[in-house]
Amino acid sequence: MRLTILGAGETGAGTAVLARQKGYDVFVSDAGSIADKYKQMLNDHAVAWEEGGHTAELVLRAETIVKSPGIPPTAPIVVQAAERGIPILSEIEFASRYTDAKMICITGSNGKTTTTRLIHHILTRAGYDASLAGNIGRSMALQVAEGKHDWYVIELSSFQLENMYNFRANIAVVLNITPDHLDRYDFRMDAYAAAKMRIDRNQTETDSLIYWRDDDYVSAFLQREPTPARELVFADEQGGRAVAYVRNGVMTVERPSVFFMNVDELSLRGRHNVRNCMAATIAALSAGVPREAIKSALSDFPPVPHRLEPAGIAHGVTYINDSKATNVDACFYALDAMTTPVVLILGGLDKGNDYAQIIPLVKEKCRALVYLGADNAKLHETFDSLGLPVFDTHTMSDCMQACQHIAQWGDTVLLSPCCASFDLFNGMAERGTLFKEAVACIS
Ligand code: UMA
Repeated sequence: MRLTILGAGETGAGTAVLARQKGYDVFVSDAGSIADKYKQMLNDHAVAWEEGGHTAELVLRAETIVKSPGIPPTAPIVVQAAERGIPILSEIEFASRYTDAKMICITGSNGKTTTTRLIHHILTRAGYDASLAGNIGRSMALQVAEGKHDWYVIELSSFQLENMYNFRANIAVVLNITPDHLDRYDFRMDAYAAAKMRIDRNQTETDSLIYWRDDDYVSAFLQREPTPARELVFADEQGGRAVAYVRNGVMTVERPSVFFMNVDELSLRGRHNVRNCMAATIAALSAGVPREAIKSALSDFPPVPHRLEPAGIAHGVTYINDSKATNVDACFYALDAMTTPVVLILGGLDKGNDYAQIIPLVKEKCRALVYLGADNAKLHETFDSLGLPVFDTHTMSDCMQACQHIAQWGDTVLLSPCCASFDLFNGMAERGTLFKEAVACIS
C-alpha cells in the first residue's frame, strides 16, 4: 500500500516513521527544503523523499495521502490529488488509527495552547499516562510509533481538523471561535468555524463536548448540527445552560461533578484564563481526575511561553511577551488584562485582520503604538488617526529602541502583535525569544 506524505516538517516526518512501521510503501514530498533533523529521521527509516517541489507522477501514485497542516487545500498538488479521488488525511487522523488511547482534544482561536498544557498538567499531576500532541508542536504519529500512552491531550488547529474524518474525541473542548486564518478560508467566518467544529464529528453520547456558552459561532453550529455528546457549557456568569461559571469570585463547576476554587488561587491571571481554567477543569473531571489533584495543578501551573509571559523589567518599565497573539482577539484579551499605560507592539503578517475590536481598548490603555512588520501600511491606515504617537519599525532592535524612547516609568511594553510572524521571523517563538533577549540586554 503506497502512502504519500506532503510536507516533511514535524507532522510529515512523524507520519513517515509510523507509516513505515505499519508496513506502508512511503514517499515524502516537500515543496521547500527539508530540515536536517527530519532528513535524518527519513533516512534512518529508509523512507524515499524529494525536496524542492512536488513531482506529480511520484506523489499521485498513492492510495492515500497525508497532508501537512500548513499546506492549503488549494495547493495545485492537493487539488490534483482530490480530482483523482485520492483520500487526503491529516497526521492526527492517520495516527489515531494505530492507538486505542483516549483523546482529549482542544480547539479554539485563542487559549488552546494554555488549555491543552493545563489539562496535560492536571492529568500528569494525577498520575495519568498522558502525552501532549498536535498543534502544540509534537507529532502524534511519531509518539504512536514510539510507544503506548493511555491518554493524548491534543491541541487541534483548524488546519489539522480540515482533513479529519473518522477520528473521535472522547472529550472535545471548543474555547471560542473568533476571526483567524481567514486568508485560508476565502475570508469566510462560517468556513473557518465549520473547520473548527469538525472536532465533534463522530462523538457519541458517552463523550463530552465542552464549550463556551457565549460564542455565537459554536451555538449557531450546534443548532444546525446537534451533537449526541454530553454538552458541558461554561460561561463567565451563572445562567442559561452553564454548568461552570464564576460566582462571587469562586470558580464553580456543577457538572460532571461538583468543584469549587477561588479565582485568586488560580496561577493564571485574566478573565480569559478563568475560562481556560473552567474548560480544563470540566475536561479533567470528565476524565475522572480527583478534585484535589485538579486544585493543586490549577494553583501551580507555570505560564505558557510567549503567552502573556513576563519578559523582564527595565528602568521601571515592565515588558510582556505575548508573541503568540497572532490574531486580534488574543490582543484584545491581553490589553484587557493590562493595568498600566501600555506601549503596544503590533504588526507582522496580517491574516485578514479587522482591528475594530481593539480600537476602544487601544484608545483607553495605550500611550503609543510601535509597528513591527515588513509592511506596516494597514496599521498606519487603521491606527494613525487615533492621534497616539506611532513608530514604524522593521527589525526587533529598532522596535526596542522606539519602545525605550517612548515608555515611561510604570508603563508596560506589550508585544501582542495581532499578526503572524513569518514576514520577519521564523515563527512566533523566534519573535518572542528575540524580544525577551532584547529586554535582557537593557535590564
Ligand atoms: N510545504 C510543501 N508544500 C506546500 C507548502 C508547504 O511541501 O505547498 C512544506 C514546507 O516546505 C514545510 C512543510 O510543508 O517543510 C511544513 O508543513 P507544516 O507547516 O504543516 O509543518 P509541520 O512542521 O508539520 O507543523 C505543523 C503545524 N504547522 C502549521 O499548521 C502551519 C504546527 O503548528 C504544529 O506545531 C505541527 O504541525 C505539529 O502538529 C504551527 C502553527 O503555526 C505552530 N500553527 C498554526 C497556528 O497555531 O496558528 C495553525
